[in-house]
Amino acid sequence: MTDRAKYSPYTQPTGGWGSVRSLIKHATRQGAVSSAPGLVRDHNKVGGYMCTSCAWAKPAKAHLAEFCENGAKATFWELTSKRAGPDFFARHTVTELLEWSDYELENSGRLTHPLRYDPQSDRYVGTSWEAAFAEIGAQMQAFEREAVVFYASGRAALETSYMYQLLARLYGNNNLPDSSNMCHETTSVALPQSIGTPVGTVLLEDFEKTDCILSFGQNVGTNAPRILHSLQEVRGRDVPVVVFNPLRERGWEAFVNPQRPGQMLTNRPTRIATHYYQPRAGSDIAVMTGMAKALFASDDDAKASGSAPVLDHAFIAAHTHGFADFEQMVRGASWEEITAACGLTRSAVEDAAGVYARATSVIAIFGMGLTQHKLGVETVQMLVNLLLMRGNIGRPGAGICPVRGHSNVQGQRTVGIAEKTALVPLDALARRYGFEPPRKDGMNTVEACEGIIDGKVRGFIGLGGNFVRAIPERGLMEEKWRGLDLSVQIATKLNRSHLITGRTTYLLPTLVRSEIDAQASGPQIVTIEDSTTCIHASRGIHRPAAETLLSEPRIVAEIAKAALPASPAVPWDAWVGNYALVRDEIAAIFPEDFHDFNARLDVPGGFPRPVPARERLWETETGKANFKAPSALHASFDDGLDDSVLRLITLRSNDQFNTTVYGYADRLRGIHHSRMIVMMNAADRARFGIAEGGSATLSSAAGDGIARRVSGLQVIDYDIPEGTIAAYFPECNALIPLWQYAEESKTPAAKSVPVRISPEGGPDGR
Ligand SMILES: Nc1nc2c(c(=O)[nH]1)N[C@H]1C(S)=C(S)[C@@H](COP(=O)(O)OP(=O)(O)OC[C@H]3O[C@@H](n4cnc5c(=O)[nH]c(N)nc54)[C@H](O)[C@@H]3O)O[C@H]1N2
Ligand SMILES: Nc1nc2c(c(=O)[nH]1)N[C@H]1C(S)=C(S)[C@@H](COP(=O)(O)OP(=O)(O)OC[C@H]3O[C@@H](n4cnc5c(=O)[nH]c(N)nc54)[C@H](O)[C@@H]3O)O[C@H]1N2
Ligand SMILES: [Mo]
Repeated sequence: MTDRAKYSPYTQPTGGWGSVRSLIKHATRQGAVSSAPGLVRDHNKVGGYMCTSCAWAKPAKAHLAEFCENGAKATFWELTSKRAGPDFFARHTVTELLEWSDYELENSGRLTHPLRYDPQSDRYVGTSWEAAFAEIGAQMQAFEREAVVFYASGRAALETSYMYQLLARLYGNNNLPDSSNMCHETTSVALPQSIGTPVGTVLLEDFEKTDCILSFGQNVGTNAPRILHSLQEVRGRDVPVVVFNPLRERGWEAFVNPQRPGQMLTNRPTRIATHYYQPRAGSDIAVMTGMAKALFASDDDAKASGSAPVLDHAFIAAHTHGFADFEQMVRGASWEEITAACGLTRSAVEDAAGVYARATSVIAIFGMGLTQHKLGVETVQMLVNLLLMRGNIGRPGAGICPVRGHSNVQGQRTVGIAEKTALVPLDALARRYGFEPPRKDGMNTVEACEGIIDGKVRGFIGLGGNFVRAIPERGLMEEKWRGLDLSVQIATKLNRSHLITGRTTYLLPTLVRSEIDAQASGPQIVTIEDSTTCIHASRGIHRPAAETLLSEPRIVAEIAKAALPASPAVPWDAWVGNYALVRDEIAAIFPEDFHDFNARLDVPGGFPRPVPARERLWETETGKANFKAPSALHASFDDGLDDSVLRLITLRSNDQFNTTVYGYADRLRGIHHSRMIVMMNAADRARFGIAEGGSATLSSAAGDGIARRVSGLQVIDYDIPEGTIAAYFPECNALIPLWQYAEESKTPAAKSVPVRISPEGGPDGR
């Protein structure tokens, strides 16, 4: 899009009539109005289907309409009446489609037929399912076992995911990267070291008991709006909500609940955040160190005056390890260092600590603003430290609450989509299926990219997603992708990854979760895990977009049958005929989590997997909850660089789901018509000689000699700290070097990317 952006700060609440208007627009434009009654009746409800959008919890007592603006938008786009069948591909060459925007590609509608790329005509051409599976299977048989990558994007159900990981292991590797590797992998590395579990400890009911919420780096109004239902109830009890975010995100400020007719009529919003702090990007360790320092100071004062202690000394003594080192680090950090790192004043940090200290049960919510930094793991662990200081884990109303992304991203890991063998019961798989599973760790996302760059990876299978668009280092990756022998994409809609072809390229269209999935034993149920470890059944209710579509379990099974020798222990066809049999397999391999799986499908609110930390059982090496002292006060890659280098946050607008761009209205930020923008403090803009409304080029300050550049970005004066700028993902992924990932978790560091900015088009930047 070459349109100029229009910016006027949004003064309306999140939710409310703005979201209703947006929904009507998307339902109409996608020709999906007929799916609206199902949305109200069945969306996120027992007996219905589970939302395809985010992974937030589904309450036991559903609201009249248990959906949000963005979940509904995702559903309308999925159930669109538009189709991209073989005729569409006959009209457009791949070279031509490469010029299309992400929006235009997805807007071409649902894929309907299996397609094979034909290099001669530069077109995708319809093929039969049989031919597709036969060729894919034959090629897979010819590769070295470690040369194939099995990527998953976080949507496919537990049943599909279980079959997919088994396919990879029977094939002979653990190359199972997941979108989680770009997302909350940092959390999944940080939390086991700290509290002995990779997932959050909070359940939805904890929101009813909490008396303080801290939020770091999560944009609730856009990315998990149904949390606002809980937050509104929390605010009704006058519970403080303390937000840390470089940007003032509207969702944390004001919310009108479309489910409350009274509130819709008066349009009087609920104020969500009672305290809002805007630290620099990548400085949360400093903020939390300051808060911890203030807690130590008040605890010292309490001791001196004989009043009640501020720290939970009994909990710390009985349940934790590493406190002394942590205390030393925090007391050793000076206020000068802390305030210089985060840009907040000492009194602001002390005030935040005071709110925290006065509450008895505190929930800490966080998202990509913490995980996607060089020191993301330490940042998440610092948040755990803060909770542990006052015993805020393993108690009702308290705990750590990572907000996961894709609707089943957490569940995919639970049932074995993991490149790390330590996370998978390989022996149990070996016994049950009579084979010797590969014991070497597989590739995560970054390693898969490295393998594609150096030619070790020859084949890539994508179970959903838009890998090439979602990863860093776009320029190099697109070039190297073309060297792959085999690229297979299982997808619902066209995206850029499908257009970057390998020597043999297949596009395999599939059903979506809200569609009826009829197999030999009748319509099938699938299951997913939400952010709070609760497992839900999902039943599609809509007619499939085309009769030619196959379900995801069927596609996985057919690839497996074509690539692997037959084995009576692995009855792929029987499983496809009845997904309940796959759930029996899951229950057999993961009995603690999934015993009596088929009998528990319709527990209202889902059935929770046991999380030991909820009971204060710490499955860590020390047997305790571990305080982990951070190694630095900031989490970015810009050490030693001067102040001509800015920290770039790449984030989502209100009109996208990851790489799926629904439109050009970032309503809650007041930015319209274009995504080629950069949000910047006006003082920074002036410092770099850019005129108001001028354009600029961003370039990577990685200093590795590789030119990475994004041009034509319109600068918007925005309420954001100096030194921090923000722009949209995926447009700016070209600026992120592949090697700039979080230490230990290898999650690409997409939230404090060191960049330089220069004005475009002469002195006034126009
Ligand atoms: N509608 C919609 N819903 C979605 C998605 C979507 O694209 N659209 N994506 C899904 C997925 S896969 C995911 S992972 C989640 C993502 O949901 P979020 O975790 O909310 O991810 P982002 O949009 O990247 O925004 C992160 C927030 O962190 C802030 N931030 C950036 N850097 C820092 C920092 O250093 N410190 C602090 N304290 N804050 C910072 C940003 O300003 C922004 O508000 O949402 C899921 N839900
Ligand atoms: N710079 C930067 N980069 C980022 C991020 C960031 O914040 N900044 N965020 C990262 C994060 S958190 C994530 S999770 C990744 C996302 O990376 P991915 O998960 O790979 O990307 P998505 O955009 O979610 O994938 C969208 C595509 O999935 C397919 N699809 C949709 N529904 C289904 C379905 O039901 N089945 C199948 N088989 N396919 C389906 C459609 O074809 C659609 O085009 O991006 C990461 N990249
Ligand atoms: Mo994500």
